Amino acid sequence: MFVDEVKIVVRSGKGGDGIIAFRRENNVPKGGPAGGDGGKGGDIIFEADQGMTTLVDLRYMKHVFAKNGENGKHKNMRGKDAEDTIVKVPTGSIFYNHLSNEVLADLTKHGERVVIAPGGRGGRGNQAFASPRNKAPHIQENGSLGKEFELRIELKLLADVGLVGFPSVGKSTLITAVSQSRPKIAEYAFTTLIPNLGVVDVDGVKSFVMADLPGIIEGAHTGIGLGLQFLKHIERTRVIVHVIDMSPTSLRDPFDDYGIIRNELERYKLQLGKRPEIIVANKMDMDGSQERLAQLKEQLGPDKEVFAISAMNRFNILPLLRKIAQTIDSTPLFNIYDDMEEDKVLYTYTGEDIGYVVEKPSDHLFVVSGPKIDQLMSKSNFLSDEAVSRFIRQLRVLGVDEALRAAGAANMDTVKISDFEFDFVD
Ligand SMILES: Nc1nc2c(ncn2[C@@H]2O[C@H](COP(=O)(O)OP(=O)(O)OP(=O)(O)O)[C@@H](O)[C@H]2O)c(=O)[nH]1
Ligand SMILES: [Mg+2]
Repeated sequence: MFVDEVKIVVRSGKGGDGIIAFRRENNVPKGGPAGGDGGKGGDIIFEADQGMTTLVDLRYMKHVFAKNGENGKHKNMRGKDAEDTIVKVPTGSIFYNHLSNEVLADLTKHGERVVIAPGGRGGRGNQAFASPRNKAPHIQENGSLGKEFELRIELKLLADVGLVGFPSVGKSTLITAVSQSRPKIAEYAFTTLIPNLGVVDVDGVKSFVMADLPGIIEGAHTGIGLGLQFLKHIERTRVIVHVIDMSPTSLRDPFDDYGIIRNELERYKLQLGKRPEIIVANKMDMDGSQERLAQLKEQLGPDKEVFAISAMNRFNILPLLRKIAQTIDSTPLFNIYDDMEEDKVLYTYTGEDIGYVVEKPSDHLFVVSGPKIDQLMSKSNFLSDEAVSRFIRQLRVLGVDEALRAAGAANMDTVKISDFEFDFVD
């Protein structure tokens, strides 16, 4: 299956820092601590939108950074939480951590949302640390950092529109003219043996997926020629683009060709015949094609619109693409996920950090590192003894003491955490 893919570096917002402040009011004899907490950093949220069918709109989005939370303020005022950043993606998008390949989420329903990178928590201001023992704490926390990583989004593409027609009418040439798809093109019949998909971008605002299908011949619905399997591919496309060869050298009659293919579509399954159809008269660059076009239009009658193009010379392509986009928009979706059940990926994102590791690079030296530790470090400022002892207490809560002991640390061994060195006291 054809897969559309984009990679984006995401970074959620950092939490605002808590501050150290004291009340100084004339009528209050002893001003207490009054440093407010920081606000929460913005989340990065993705939302499924069934109006989108490809990832084209995200292709130029190299970074998505959410806003940072506001720092705390005087008079115990909390900093403002940052706004979340919401990005829309097509329904069916699957999210991966690009480095670890872990599946983070899978959005299958319109409107469904997932927090891909939660914003950092705001740090506490000094008022939060006041206690009967310490009425004037000179301690605050920095807001925790947002999460930053390279996100990969994948979308399994199903075609919105299928090109049908006799062999050699120019279906592959047309998809080559309008997308990055590069199927083989040749003057002999049945050059295309498998469907090729291409993402078509129209005016930079709308995109859809086009399938270049193998040629159909009379009797296809009963399995003649390359047969039924190709009609099956058309089943899932919302709109059919019927390509007809207008060059006299084809030695075929355009109106007969049109009728034969229509008949195949209708006899295969009724819904196929009812699907919206756009008629394309191709190879209009060839001598004699104008006369044949006039005749075809007369035979089809005034109700049927015909797009006269030259896929090879890229003549009249844009009006055709606009018409296709418009027809797709006005055609309801089929339940395309029915037969994709087995591909389903469960939601596995937990939002938790994996923790830390203890390593022993040499005798009497232990190094503790990992995201949990980094998080703690970023929240602490080591300017006051109070803050340092708090940091050490938090390490204990995380079980770092235990882990060091388990790794063989003994009294007065050196423990290195980031740029800091401590003596291990058992
Ligand atoms: N003059 C002219 N030739 C074209 C045009 N479009 C396609 N052709 C030629 O027609 C031949 C068949 O084109 P393809 O695009 O391979 O046709 P197809 O419909 O994909 O054929 P199958 O895959 O066999 O079903 C090639 O030699 C093309 O160069 C056109 O607009 N004008
Ligand atoms: Mg082809």
